[in-house]
Amino acid sequence: MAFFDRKVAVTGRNSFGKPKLAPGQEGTTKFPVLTYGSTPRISAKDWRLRVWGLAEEKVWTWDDFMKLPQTKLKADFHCVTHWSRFDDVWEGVMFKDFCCALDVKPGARHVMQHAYGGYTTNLPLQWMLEEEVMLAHTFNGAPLSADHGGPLRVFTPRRYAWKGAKWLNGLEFMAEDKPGFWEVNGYSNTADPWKEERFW
Ligand SMILES: Nc1nc2c(c(=O)[nH]1)N[C@H]1C(S)=C(S)[C@@H](COP(=O)(O)O)O[C@H]1N2
Ligand SMILES: [Mo]
Repeated sequence: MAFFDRKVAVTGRNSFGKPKLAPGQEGTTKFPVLTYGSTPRISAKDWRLRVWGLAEEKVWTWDDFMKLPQTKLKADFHCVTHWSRFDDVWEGVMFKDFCCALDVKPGARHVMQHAYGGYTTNLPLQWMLEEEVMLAHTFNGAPLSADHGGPLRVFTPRRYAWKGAKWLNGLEFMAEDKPGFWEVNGYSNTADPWKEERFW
């Protein structure tokens, strides 16, 4: 596949103790774009992030969002189509820090990410809090391009990349699990790259 024309040899362990190269993956220095459908183009000025469900409803503007604690995270990116990128520097708000600014109700167990364009993906709330999930706006020092989900996307370093919605515009806190777009269409609900949880 064309993605792999600049292969990267990689050994050793990542920051959470797993082999940097997950099984069935190949390293690349490219950053392919994987989007189902067309690319929404949203300016920071027009962008909104709505929180609802089992959390007090709130609509965030870009300015409000950027006042939250900002983090830099060096991490790897694993796509289910067998390519991985290593040691990119992502910047944004950790989901756990974002949650601190919300009133999440007892009974919230799952979170559905919603995106401009209609994409959805789901994760358990506990994984979102524990697995360095980031609401990211900057990639290797530059604002995320529209193709890669700018102005804001979710990045899930411990799960395959479809578990992070590009063009994030909603977070729905839920009591029960509910599959998102690819989870309905045959992808794994749990998406652990070290267990090769690609499809169900
Ligand atoms: N909104 C939205 N988010 C999305 C997708 C999408 O089609 N739409 N594709 C997912 C998939 S399958 C992958 S592999 C990654 C790809 O991110 P990239 O295009 O920045 O490489 O985004 C994920 N997030
Ligand atoms: Mo993907």
